[in-house]
Amino acid sequence: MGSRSDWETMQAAAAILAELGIAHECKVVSAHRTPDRLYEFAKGAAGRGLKCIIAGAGGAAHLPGMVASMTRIPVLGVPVQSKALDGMDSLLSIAQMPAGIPVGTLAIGKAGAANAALLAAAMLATHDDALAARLDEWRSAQTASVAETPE
Ligand code: RP5
Repeated sequence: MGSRSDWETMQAAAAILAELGIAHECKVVSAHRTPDRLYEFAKGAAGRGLKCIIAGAGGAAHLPGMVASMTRIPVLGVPVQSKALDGMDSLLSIAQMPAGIPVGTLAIGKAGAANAALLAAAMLATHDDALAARLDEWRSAQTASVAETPE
């Protein structure tokens, strides 16, 4: 994530990764304030064996695109809800990538963070049967938790 202030949003992703038993790490890497850290993180991602990167950022949200420019590891971008523009700035900054460097963009805020984790899980599950079973179970439990009536 681009800032410690993004953690409130991004912990929705971390919680689901933990629930599904997916090894992960949570780091603050700012495209603007820590460009050298960004470079090291993105350039080293493939070599360290990372399989997917979830990048959450708000405002002028360059983090997901800059990470994607420096690694072939799939990058999922989460637009963090900004104070000034409610996250529309984050969304457009992340979604409007020029052709050639893709970032899979999710919804603004916690829903996007949660779905980024579920999407990462779905991608990893294509070649991990045990994870596929845990993801199916998670989805079934979600379905079972939806009451048919509102009260
Ligand atoms: C972005 O600027 C971060 O991703 C964060 O959403 C936003 C504001 O950062 P702080 O000023 O709260 O550190 O780079």
